[in-house]
Amino acid sequence: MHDAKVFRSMHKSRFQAEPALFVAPGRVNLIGEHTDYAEGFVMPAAINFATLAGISPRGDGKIVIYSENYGEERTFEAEPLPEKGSGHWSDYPMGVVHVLAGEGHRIPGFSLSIWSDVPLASGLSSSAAIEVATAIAVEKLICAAYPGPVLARLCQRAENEYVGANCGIMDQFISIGAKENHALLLDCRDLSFKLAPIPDHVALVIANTMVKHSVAGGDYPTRRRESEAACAVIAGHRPGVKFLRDATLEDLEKWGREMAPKSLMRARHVISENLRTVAAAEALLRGDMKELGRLMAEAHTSYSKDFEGSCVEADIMVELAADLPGLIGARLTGGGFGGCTINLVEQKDAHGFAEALCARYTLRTGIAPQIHVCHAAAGAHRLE
Ligand code: GAF
Repeated sequence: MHDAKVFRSMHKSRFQAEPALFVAPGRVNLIGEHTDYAEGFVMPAAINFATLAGISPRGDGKIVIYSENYGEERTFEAEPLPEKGSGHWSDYPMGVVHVLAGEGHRIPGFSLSIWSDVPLASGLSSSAAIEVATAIAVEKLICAAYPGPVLARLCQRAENEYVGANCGIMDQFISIGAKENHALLLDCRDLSFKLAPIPDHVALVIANTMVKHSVAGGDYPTRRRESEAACAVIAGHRPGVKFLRDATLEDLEKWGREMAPKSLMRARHVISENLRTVAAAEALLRGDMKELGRLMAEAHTSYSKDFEGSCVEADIMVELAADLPGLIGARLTGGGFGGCTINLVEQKDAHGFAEALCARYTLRTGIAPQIHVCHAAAGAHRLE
């Protein structure tokens, strides 16, 4: 876990300046996968793994960014800013700076330190945590104050346009808008949301398969294209359908045969996932954990079979959790093809569950997983 005092003194001794400190969390998605860019529903929660950002002004017109994780410093001119990313970790913070400049802000020189304990490439939104931590730090420096949803969109644009990863809005939105001990049902069409308390007796157990996940690489954009192709077929018959959010399972019955088989499968996942996500939020709100767990199991099957977004290891992790004491529901979380499963587990059983799952997974796959008993954390904020 981070130590803000250590981080502050690290920034001070590197840059000889007192930093303002900010924190932005990673997230776990309880349900609603690959629905955000289809203007559908998602239900994430922020987690107690986060990025710290420390910022202080400089007088030399330079932007100097130091990553404690990479032990590396990069220097840029504030004017003109580099127009494009370079495939380097600094694209994430610089993308945000670039987007803010594009909004008409004059960007002065500054020193920025970044330190994250969100596991990288694990489907827990380490990228969004860096973007959001940078955004609120730079926002303070330039005396801007964007409403949360607008800032989330700006961070998403940084990732889409500068980093070149075609993600949706979920990760940036939850990193900014999360509330402690709550999940958040987000309507990705208009960004309206409903908070659903996570009961005290429920723990979020995150199990890392140790298989690397990436949004920028091949499979995520392919799945997105396949599901959008299905949407285009439906739109050919029903012009009101702009996104799969507008489509129904009946549409697939009527026009599914006009789609490539893979597109039909992707669309079946996205359309049914939207229904499950809304139902899961209702179940959580009325405290019906059994129904929530059932929907999570169904969501995993759909993600794995129809969307083909899972991997052997994640399927094994879900299967091995199924009969462990205390499990409410388990599924692969995040962008897919690796990363972590989310297990909702009775709090009293959580540590035993984590140990047993770790032992079972190691035995079965020969891979030692990392398993974390987490809680739903607050959204991004300044640290005093
Ligand atoms: C990644 C993306 F960044 C999100 O926008 C979302 O599409 C998710 O994968 C899949 O639900 O985290």
